[in-house]
Amino acid sequence: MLAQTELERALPAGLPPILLATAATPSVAALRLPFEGLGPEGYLVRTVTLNGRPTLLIAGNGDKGALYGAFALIRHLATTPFADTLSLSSAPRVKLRVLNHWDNLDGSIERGYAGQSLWDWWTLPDFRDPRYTDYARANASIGINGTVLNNVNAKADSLTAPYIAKAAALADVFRPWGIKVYLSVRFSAPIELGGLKTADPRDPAVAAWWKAKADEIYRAIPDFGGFLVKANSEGQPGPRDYGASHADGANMLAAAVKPHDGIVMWRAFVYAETDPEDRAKQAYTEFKPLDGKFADNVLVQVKNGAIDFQPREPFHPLFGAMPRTPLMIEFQITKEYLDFATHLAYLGPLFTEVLDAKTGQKRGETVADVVDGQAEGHKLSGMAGVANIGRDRDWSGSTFNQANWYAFGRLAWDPDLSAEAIARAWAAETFGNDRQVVDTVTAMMMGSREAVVDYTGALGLAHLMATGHHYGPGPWVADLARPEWNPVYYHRADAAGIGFDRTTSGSNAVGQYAGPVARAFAKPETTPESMLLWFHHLPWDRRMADGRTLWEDLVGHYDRGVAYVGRMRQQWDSLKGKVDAEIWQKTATYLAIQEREARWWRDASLAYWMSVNHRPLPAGVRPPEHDLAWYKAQHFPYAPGQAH
Ligand code: GCV
Repeated sequence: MLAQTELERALPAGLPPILLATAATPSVAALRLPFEGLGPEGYLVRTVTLNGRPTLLIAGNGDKGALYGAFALIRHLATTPFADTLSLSSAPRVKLRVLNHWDNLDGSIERGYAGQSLWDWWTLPDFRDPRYTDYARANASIGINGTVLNNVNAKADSLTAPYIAKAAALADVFRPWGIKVYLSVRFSAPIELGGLKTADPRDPAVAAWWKAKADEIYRAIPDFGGFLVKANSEGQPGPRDYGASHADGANMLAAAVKPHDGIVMWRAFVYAETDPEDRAKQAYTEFKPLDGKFADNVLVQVKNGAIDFQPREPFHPLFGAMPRTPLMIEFQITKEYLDFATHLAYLGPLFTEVLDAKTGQKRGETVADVVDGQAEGHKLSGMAGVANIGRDRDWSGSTFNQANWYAFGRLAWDPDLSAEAIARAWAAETFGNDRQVVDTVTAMMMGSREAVVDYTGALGLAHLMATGHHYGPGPWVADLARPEWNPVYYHRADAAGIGFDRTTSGSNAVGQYAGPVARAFAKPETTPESMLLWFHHLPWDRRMADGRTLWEDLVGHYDRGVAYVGRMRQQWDSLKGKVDAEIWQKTATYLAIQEREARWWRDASLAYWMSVNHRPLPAGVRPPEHDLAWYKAQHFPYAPGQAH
């Protein structure tokens, strides 16, 4: 049994004998332990007496539970010494805990910053790289039970027989670890592969093509999970091309996988250049009327915020607004908008901030209640994370980026965990249980995302990054073909003020929120300052809570963000000799890069804002190192992770 090997690898000596079992094992059944609420994946770890001997029992209703229980025990003992009695028990709150790989068939990864794709499509299906097993082990250890292998900007080729065979080989490796394989599909595949004239979901020939394709996939992968679809978004084909709805498209695919118990994850990330509506409103406008129209094996996958994985966004207004549809949340683990793998930014606080947000729809309802299906009693529920995994030796581009993969898995299992508890556990499991190391690493991590918010654009500003690759500052960009690709579209700064008016006097995106939440966002006085300029266009002189003007406050945030990185460098320096030398060195170098780039963000942004508002910097504030023209002249044509 795989769980046995994991225990042998990881557990300290001196424990009582361990029994890995299921609820049905006769000696375990006799103990009458509470297995009812555990479902197929939950576990129970207990010290019990069996045949008169103290025994450490690890059990679930099936093998998956026992495997997760083994990992839970390993995790527990990494942070807590063994006591004579032990009782751990947990079942996942979310059913589908899925990584989304934006991996292309040529080995590149869209928004990937950890090297080439782990999947070597060229040598698959014959060569099964041992790293595929390690990948599965790592995922199983944090409860992830599904993986979408290819980019949502999908090529039809991944549905051809050779690529199905390659996916099947990966599925064979992952299966023992409780991980199902899914594929992103290109909606126009019936035209490209099937020679049909249309991909209209209402055309019987199209539906028949997908059904035959699903049957073919299930012959190769009997437990195939299903399809993920990006349709009518950023140039991808979809049902809207034929005047059909997103529900028509999703349901047609859902019918194809239904006989095999497959599911469809249909993304709500849609916006169109032909639509002058505030981009933040378009997904809601398109999807809300479709509530109740989706087949029962469809989940609508909604990004955590209404724009696109910014360092901070208010939660997406669709959460709570489609009670008759299971909504999956999509987080981005890879740091497309947080300056890539080099910057240390622990995303636990970003994830929990969204999961804990009150939807305003029902009393006390949170985004997590919607996502885990509790709010409406949905059978299906899911959380997706855009993976930050590649072929780099450290898997994620840096040791600290592994924490984001870890946090995603832990929160998908239990969205109520605190970001800090997860950070502490990760620090101990990664660096060992030295108190100073764990405290210091946790302290660095906990404020690190806020620091990125501060030095890239605080107070609810968003999408100020440079064009295309999204690396570094570009708040001045105003010349891109689509209005909503330009940073100026988002910040709307002029001599008088800054911010996007999303109240009734502006785009009224606030109207897509419900009850007390909508009321709070409707007025600057009741909007949290962290989201102020997301919802309001305000004068530079507006007084903030601390008495400073908005301009002074914004400048203060830039300086605070840069200072935080400086402190992280000192904190990390204090751990020299206490963590692995190679990891220490790489992290120290990355922190130095981060400090330089945080300064660059600050200086470039201040130079630009001053060119717009014509205001001096507050007294004592250091001026930008270069003039605005210098910052505008910076170009990075080979920045990693670009779409192609
Ligand atoms: C996979 C953003 C990214 C794109 C990504 C898209 C999406 O726009 O920049 O690279 O495409 O989101 O989530 O579909």
